[in-house]
Amino acid sequence: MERDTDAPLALPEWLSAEELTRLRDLATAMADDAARLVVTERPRSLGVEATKSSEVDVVTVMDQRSEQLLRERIDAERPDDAILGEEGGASEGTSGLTWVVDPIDGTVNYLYGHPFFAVSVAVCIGDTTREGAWLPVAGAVSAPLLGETYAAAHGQGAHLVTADGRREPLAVSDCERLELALVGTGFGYEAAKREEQGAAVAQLLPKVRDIRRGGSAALDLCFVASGRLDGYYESGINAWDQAAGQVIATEAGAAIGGAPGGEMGKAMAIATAPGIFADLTDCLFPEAR
Ligand code: LIP
Repeated sequence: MERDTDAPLALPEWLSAEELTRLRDLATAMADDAARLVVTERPRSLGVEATKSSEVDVVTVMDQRSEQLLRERIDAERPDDAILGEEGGASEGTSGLTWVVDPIDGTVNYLYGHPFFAVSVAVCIGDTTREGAWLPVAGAVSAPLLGETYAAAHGQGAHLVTADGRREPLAVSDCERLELALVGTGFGYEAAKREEQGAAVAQLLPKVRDIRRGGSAALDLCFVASGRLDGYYESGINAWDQAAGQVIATEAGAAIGGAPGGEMGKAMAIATAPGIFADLTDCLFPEAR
Protein backbone atom coordinates (compact mmCIF):
# COMPACT_ATOMS: atom_id res chain seq x y z
CA MET A 1 0.00 0.00 0.00
CA GLU A 2 1.46 3.42 -1.09
CA ARG A 3 2.17 5.74 1.88
CA ASP A 4 0.21 9.03 1.85
CA THR A 5 3.29 11.28 1.42
CA ASP A 6 1.42 14.31 2.79
CA ALA A 7 1.01 12.66 6.20
CA PRO A 8 4.14 12.90 8.41
CA LEU A 9 5.82 9.52 8.86
CA ALA A 10 4.43 7.86 12.00
CA LEU A 11 6.70 5.98 14.38
CA PRO A 12 5.96 2.21 14.13
CA GLU A 13 4.56 0.65 17.32
CA TRP A 14 7.47 -1.78 17.60
CA LEU A 15 9.92 1.14 17.97
CA SER A 16 9.69 1.65 21.76
CA ALA A 17 11.30 4.45 23.77
CA GLU A 18 13.76 1.91 25.20
CA GLU A 19 14.70 0.76 21.66
CA LEU A 20 15.18 4.40 20.56
CA THR A 21 17.50 4.99 23.52
CA ARG A 22 19.50 1.87 22.61
CA LEU A 23 19.76 3.00 18.97
CA ARG A 24 20.91 6.50 20.02
CA ASP A 25 23.57 5.08 22.33
CA LEU A 26 24.77 2.61 19.69
CA ALA A 27 24.97 5.44 17.11
CA THR A 28 26.97 7.48 19.65
CA ALA A 29 29.42 4.66 20.40
CA MET A 30 29.98 3.94 16.69
CA ALA A 31 30.38 7.62 15.74
CA ASP A 32 32.91 8.14 18.56
CA ASP A 33 34.92 5.06 17.50
CA ALA A 34 35.06 6.14 13.85
CA ALA A 35 35.93 9.71 14.90
CA ARG A 36 38.80 8.40 17.02
CA LEU A 37 40.02 6.32 14.05
CA VAL A 38 40.14 9.26 11.60
CA VAL A 39 42.27 11.24 14.08
CA THR A 40 44.61 8.55 15.45
CA GLU A 41 45.18 6.79 12.10
CA ARG A 42 45.34 9.82 9.82
CA PRO A 43 48.34 9.24 7.51
CA ARG A 44 51.08 11.89 7.86
CA SER A 45 50.81 12.68 4.13
CA LEU A 46 47.05 12.46 3.63
CA GLY A 47 46.04 12.94 0.03
CA VAL A 48 43.05 12.68 -2.30
CA GLU A 49 42.14 9.03 -2.91
CA ALA A 50 39.41 9.76 -5.46
CA THR A 51 37.00 12.46 -6.66
CA LYS A 52 33.21 12.25 -7.17
CA SER A 53 30.82 14.88 -8.66
CA SER A 54 33.71 17.22 -9.54
CA GLU A 55 37.46 17.60 -9.09
CA VAL A 56 36.91 19.38 -5.76
CA ASP A 57 34.50 16.73 -4.42
CA VAL A 58 37.18 14.60 -2.79
CA VAL A 59 37.42 11.29 -0.92
CA THR A 60 40.32 10.38 1.36
CA VAL A 61 41.40 6.91 2.46
CA MET A 62 40.07 7.77 5.93
CA ASP A 63 36.55 8.43 4.59
CA GLN A 64 36.70 4.86 3.24
CA ARG A 65 38.17 3.33 6.42
CA SER A 66 35.70 5.16 8.66
CA GLU A 67 32.75 3.90 6.59
CA GLN A 68 34.16 0.36 6.61
CA LEU A 69 34.35 0.48 10.44
CA LEU A 70 30.76 1.74 10.68
CA ARG A 71 29.43 -0.89 8.25
CA GLU A 72 31.22 -3.75 10.04
CA ARG A 73 29.81 -2.59 13.40
CA ILE A 74 26.28 -2.25 12.04
CA ASP A 75 26.46 -5.66 10.31
CA ALA A 76 27.69 -7.25 13.55
CA GLU A 77 25.25 -5.55 15.95
CA ARG A 78 22.19 -4.94 13.70
CA PRO A 79 22.37 -7.56 10.87
CA ASP A 80 18.71 -7.04 9.78
CA ASP A 81 19.01 -3.27 9.31
CA ALA A 82 19.71 -1.55 5.97
CA ILE A 83 22.59 0.89 5.46
CA LEU A 84 22.97 4.03 3.30
CA GLY A 85 26.52 5.41 3.30
CA GLU A 86 28.17 8.31 1.44
CA GLU A 87 31.01 6.17 0.06
CA GLY A 88 29.44 2.69 -0.19
CA GLY A 89 25.86 3.46 -1.21
CA ALA A 90 22.79 1.47 -0.12
CA SER A 91 22.49 -2.10 1.20
CA GLU A 92 19.15 -3.79 1.87
CA GLY A 93 17.62 -4.85 5.23
CA THR A 94 14.47 -6.50 6.57
CA SER A 95 13.93 -4.67 9.88
CA GLY A 96 12.38 -1.44 8.55
CA LEU A 97 15.33 0.58 9.93
CA THR A 98 18.14 2.16 7.87
CA TRP A 99 21.48 3.44 9.21
CA VAL A 100 22.43 6.61 7.28
CA VAL A 101 26.14 7.34 7.72
CA ASP A 102 28.60 10.04 6.67
CA PRO A 103 32.08 8.69 7.55
CA ILE A 104 33.60 12.19 7.51
CA ASP A 105 31.27 15.15 7.08
CA GLY A 106 33.45 18.12 6.18
CA THR A 107 35.98 16.07 4.20
CA VAL A 108 37.63 19.16 2.68
CA ASN A 109 38.16 20.57 6.20
CA TYR A 110 39.64 17.20 7.26
CA LEU A 111 41.96 17.18 4.23
CA TYR A 112 43.20 20.73 4.99
CA GLY A 113 43.56 20.12 8.73
CA HIS A 114 40.64 22.32 9.77
CA PRO A 115 38.94 21.00 12.96
CA PHE A 116 35.35 21.50 11.73
CA PHE A 117 34.53 17.94 10.62
CA ALA A 118 32.56 15.06 12.16
CA VAL A 119 31.32 11.50 11.83
CA SER A 120 27.55 11.44 11.40
CA VAL A 121 25.46 8.31 12.19
CA ALA A 122 21.63 8.22 12.08
CA VAL A 123 18.88 5.59 12.24
CA CYS A 124 15.88 6.24 10.00
CA ILE A 125 12.42 4.88 9.24
CA GLY A 126 10.88 5.03 5.77
CA ASP A 127 12.54 4.89 2.34
CA THR A 128 15.90 6.75 2.55
CA THR A 129 16.38 6.56 -1.21
CA ARG A 130 13.33 8.77 -1.86
CA GLU A 131 13.10 12.51 -1.03
CA GLY A 132 10.68 13.25 1.81
CA ALA A 133 9.94 9.55 2.39
CA TRP A 134 12.15 9.03 5.44
CA LEU A 135 12.58 10.31 9.00
CA PRO A 136 15.61 10.11 11.31
CA VAL A 137 14.55 8.74 14.74
CA ALA A 138 17.94 8.61 16.49
CA GLY A 139 21.43 9.86 15.73
CA ALA A 140 24.86 11.08 16.79
CA VAL A 141 27.47 13.51 15.43
CA SER A 142 31.00 13.09 16.79
CA ALA A 143 33.48 15.97 16.27
CA PRO A 144 36.82 14.68 17.59
CA LEU A 145 38.89 17.86 17.25
CA LEU A 146 36.16 19.88 18.97
CA GLY A 147 35.98 17.21 21.70
CA GLU A 148 32.19 17.15 21.30
CA THR A 149 29.55 14.50 20.60
CA TYR A 150 25.94 15.48 19.90
CA ALA A 151 23.13 12.92 20.13
CA ALA A 152 19.35 12.60 20.19
CA ALA A 153 16.45 10.15 20.06
CA HIS A 154 12.89 10.85 18.90
CA GLY A 155 10.83 12.32 21.75
CA GLN A 156 13.77 12.17 24.19
CA GLY A 157 15.49 15.53 23.60
CA ALA A 158 19.06 16.18 22.44
CA HIS A 159 22.31 16.48 24.35
CA LEU A 160 25.99 17.30 23.98
CA VAL A 161 28.74 15.25 25.64
CA THR A 162 31.88 17.36 26.12
CA ALA A 163 35.49 16.19 26.25
CA ASP A 164 35.40 16.18 30.08
CA GLY A 165 32.33 13.94 30.03
CA ARG A 166 29.73 16.56 30.90
CA ARG A 167 26.31 15.86 29.34
CA GLU A 168 24.44 19.07 28.52
CA PRO A 169 20.84 19.24 27.27
CA LEU A 170 20.56 21.19 24.01
CA ALA A 171 18.15 24.01 23.16
CA VAL A 172 17.98 26.30 20.15
CA SER A 173 18.32 30.08 20.54
CA ASP A 174 15.33 32.37 21.17
CA CYS A 175 16.17 34.64 18.23
CA GLU A 176 13.04 36.40 16.98
CA ARG A 177 14.46 38.89 14.46
CA LEU A 178 16.21 37.81 11.25
CA GLU A 179 18.30 40.99 11.20
CA LEU A 180 19.89 39.80 14.49
CA ALA A 181 20.39 36.21 13.35
CA LEU A 182 23.73 34.42 12.86
CA VAL A 183 23.04 32.08 9.93
CA GLY A 184 25.10 29.14 8.67
CA THR A 185 25.13 27.91 5.08
CA GLY A 186 27.22 25.94 2.60
CA PHE A 187 28.10 25.51 -1.08
CA GLY A 188 28.16 22.55 -3.41
CA TYR A 189 31.03 21.10 -5.43
CA GLU A 190 29.89 22.22 -8.91
CA ALA A 191 30.58 25.73 -10.27
CA ALA A 192 27.05 26.38 -11.59
CA LYS A 193 25.52 25.40 -8.25
CA ARG A 194 28.00 27.60 -6.38
CA GLU A 195 27.09 30.55 -8.59
CA GLU A 196 23.41 30.09 -7.70
CA GLN A 197 24.23 29.69 -3.99
CA GLY A 198 26.50 32.77 -4.11
CA ALA A 199 23.63 34.86 -5.47
CA ALA A 200 21.35 33.62 -2.66
CA VAL A 201 23.92 34.61 -0.02
CA ALA A 202 24.41 38.05 -1.61
CA GLN A 203 20.72 38.89 -1.26
CA LEU A 204 20.50 37.47 2.27
CA LEU A 205 23.65 39.11 3.71
CA PRO A 206 22.19 42.62 4.25
CA LYS A 207 19.18 41.05 6.05
CA VAL A 208 20.97 39.05 8.79
CA ARG A 209 23.55 39.67 11.56
CA ASP A 210 26.16 37.60 9.68
CA ILE A 211 26.79 34.41 7.76
CA ARG A 212 28.99 31.45 8.77
CA ARG A 213 30.33 28.85 6.32
CA GLY A 214 31.54 25.95 8.53
CA GLY A 215 31.93 23.23 5.90
CA SER A 216 29.93 20.46 7.62
CA ALA A 217 26.12 20.37 7.40
CA ALA A 218 25.98 17.87 10.28
CA LEU A 219 27.88 20.25 12.58
CA ASP A 220 25.99 23.31 11.33
CA LEU A 221 22.74 21.56 12.35
CA CYS A 222 24.23 20.70 15.76
CA PHE A 223 25.26 24.35 16.17
CA VAL A 224 21.62 25.35 15.56
CA ALA A 225 20.63 22.76 18.20
CA SER A 226 23.05 24.30 20.72
CA GLY A 227 22.20 27.92 19.91
CA ARG A 228 25.66 28.67 18.43
CA LEU A 229 23.82 29.47 15.19
CA ASP A 230 20.30 30.94 15.04
CA GLY A 231 19.68 29.25 11.71
CA TYR A 232 21.13 27.13 8.91
CA TYR A 233 20.08 26.58 5.31
CA GLU A 234 21.68 24.83 2.34
CA SER A 235 20.52 23.45 -1.00
CA GLY A 236 22.03 20.28 -2.48
CA ILE A 237 22.97 18.34 0.67
CA ASN A 238 22.50 14.55 0.80
CA ALA A 239 20.65 12.34 3.28
CA TRP A 240 23.95 11.38 4.97
CA ASP A 241 24.90 15.06 5.52
CA GLN A 242 21.43 15.79 6.96
CA ALA A 243 19.99 12.83 8.89
CA ALA A 244 21.68 12.84 12.33
CA GLY A 245 21.85 16.65 12.50
CA GLN A 246 18.12 16.81 11.64
CA VAL A 247 16.97 14.67 14.59
CA ILE A 248 19.38 16.51 16.95
CA ALA A 249 18.13 19.96 15.85
CA THR A 250 14.48 18.82 15.94
CA GLU A 251 14.83 17.41 19.47
CA ALA A 252 16.51 20.70 20.57
CA GLY A 253 13.41 22.63 19.44
CA ALA A 254 14.38 23.80 15.95
CA ALA A 255 11.87 24.58 13.21
CA ILE A 256 12.74 22.26 10.32
CA GLY A 257 11.75 22.43 6.67
CA GLY A 258 12.65 22.70 3.00
CA ALA A 259 11.47 24.53 -0.08
CA PRO A 260 7.90 25.87 0.36
CA GLY A 261 5.51 22.91 0.49
CA GLY A 262 8.42 20.47 0.64
CA GLU A 263 10.28 18.50 3.31
CA MET A 264 13.86 19.13 4.43
CA GLY A 265 15.99 17.60 1.67
CA LYS A 266 18.19 18.06 -1.41
CA ALA A 267 16.10 20.92 -2.86
CA MET A 268 16.57 22.87 0.37
CA ALA A 269 17.36 22.12 4.00
CA ILE A 270 16.40 24.74 6.61
CA ALA A 271 16.69 24.54 10.42
CA THR A 272 16.27 27.59 12.64
CA ALA A 273 15.16 28.97 15.98
CA PRO A 274 11.31 28.93 15.59
CA GLY A 275 11.11 32.75 15.74
CA ILE A 276 12.93 33.32 12.42
CA PHE A 277 11.87 30.31 10.31
CA ALA A 278 9.15 32.10 8.31
CA ASP A 279 11.28 35.20 7.63
CA LEU A 280 14.30 33.19 6.50
CA THR A 281 12.14 31.01 4.23
CA ASP A 282 10.52 34.14 2.74
CA CYS A 283 13.99 35.56 2.02
CA LEU A 284 15.14 32.35 0.35
CA PHE A 285 11.90 31.95 -1.68
CA PRO A 286 10.60 35.49 -2.39
CA GLU A 287 8.56 34.13 -5.30
CA ALA A 288 6.55 31.90 -2.92
CA ARG A 289 5.32 34.84 -0.77
C1 LIP B 1 29.77 18.62 2.93
C2 LIP B 1 28.53 19.18 3.59
C3 LIP B 1 28.57 20.72 3.55
C4 LIP B 1 28.60 21.19 2.13
C5 LIP B 1 29.81 20.63 1.45
C6 LIP B 1 29.83 19.10 1.52
P1 LIP B 1 30.96 16.26 2.73
O1 LIP B 1 29.69 17.23 2.95
O2 LIP B 1 28.48 18.76 4.91
O3 LIP B 1 27.45 21.28 4.19
O4 LIP B 1 28.61 22.59 2.10
O5 LIP B 1 29.81 21.05 0.10
O6 LIP B 1 28.74 18.58 0.80
O7 LIP B 1 31.19 16.18 1.22
O8 LIP B 1 32.14 16.81 3.43
O9 LIP B 1 30.52 14.93 3.29
